Amino acid sequence: MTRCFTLLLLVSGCVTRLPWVLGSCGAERDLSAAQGAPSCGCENLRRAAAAVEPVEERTSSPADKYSRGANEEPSEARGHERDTLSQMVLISGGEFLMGTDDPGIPADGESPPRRVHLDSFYMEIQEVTSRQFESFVGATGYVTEAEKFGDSFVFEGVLSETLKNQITQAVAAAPWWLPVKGASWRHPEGPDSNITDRLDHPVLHVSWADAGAYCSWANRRLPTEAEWEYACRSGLKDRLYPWGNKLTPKGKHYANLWQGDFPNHNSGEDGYITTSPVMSFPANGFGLYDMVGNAWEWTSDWWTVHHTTDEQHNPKGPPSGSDKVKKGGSYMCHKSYCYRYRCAARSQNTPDSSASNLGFRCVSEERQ
Ligand SMILES: *[C@@H]1O[C@H](CO)[C@@H](O)[C@H](O)[C@H]1NC(C)=O
Ligand SMILES: [Ca+2]
Ligand SMILES: [Ca+2]
Repeated sequence: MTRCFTLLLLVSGCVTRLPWVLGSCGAERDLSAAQGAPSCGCENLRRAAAAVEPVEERTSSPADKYSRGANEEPSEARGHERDTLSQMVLISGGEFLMGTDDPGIPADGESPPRRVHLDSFYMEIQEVTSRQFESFVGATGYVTEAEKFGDSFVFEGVLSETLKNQITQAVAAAPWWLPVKGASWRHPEGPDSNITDRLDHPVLHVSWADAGAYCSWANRRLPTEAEWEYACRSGLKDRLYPWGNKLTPKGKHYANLWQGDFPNHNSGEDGYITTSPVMSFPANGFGLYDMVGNAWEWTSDWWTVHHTTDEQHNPKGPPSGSDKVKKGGSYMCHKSYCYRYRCAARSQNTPDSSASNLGFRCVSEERQ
């Protein structure tokens, strides 16, 4: 697997992981910078904006509210390690408008809106935590891709000056991302860091396959993009966020995002400079926490910005591709750079990418 980076001074060879960066919390400004950057063969990863073909607003009702009572019984006893699995809620099937006719970032393929029907499913109420991932690794001996590759991308804002000074590689288009040797889910900022005080934060530095492996072990799977977005919207129609249209209703923060001047100053007004313990912010109407913000979440879909407007049932995305869709934005998202903490927003990474702001949660057809 090719795995090299654009060097700041030296031009690297081709890069399979750079798409990840272009699809990350970088923004339009960075993309134009990328176009002026030394060629790495990756400039064309951003396709032209999808043609916007607004369809008539549908008035059909969204799913019924999830049934709280159906989800409160404890799971059956299973293996010791599985006791740490997240609680799930029933997401009652229904119909919704996926995407938006008012895209915040048109190039991401947020448009056009399309009518989607989904069967019922269960979704984990929280992002998978480091503690949970540790149980999985303890039970299976699983080794993540970042551990095999020997490095992972870390946001420079969370690195020590000493470590930063040792790193000469960076991504020209998004210089705040540094490939850190030894960074992994156990060592989020490199070998000298650990997760001892962060076991209840989302697990980070997991690739798409790593996330899928965890979900399979739990007898669950990654959500499709449609399932994720439907769950994010929690029955609200045509709203930006899981809770409505106002980012901070009555001055209250509903998600772990970035306040201040990205990437230089994070005021931490919402209480967290980096990740937060899962469920630190209010749940949405379906009882799901951190659907936007905190960590980005992998979905099972391949990435495309071209969507059919045909009505669809349980869509699973394109049959193949080079990148996977991630949803929800992260603690690094600020409107100026990464206006992607909206339900319709989306971004992509190559499946072998891992980073200090990307995690996941699982779903299942069956109640567990
Ligand atoms: C984990 O990191 C903390 C803070 O950097 C440090 O104080 C602690 O000794 C580390 N623990 C282990 C087991 O390495
Ligand atoms: Ca924050
Ligand atoms: Ca999240």
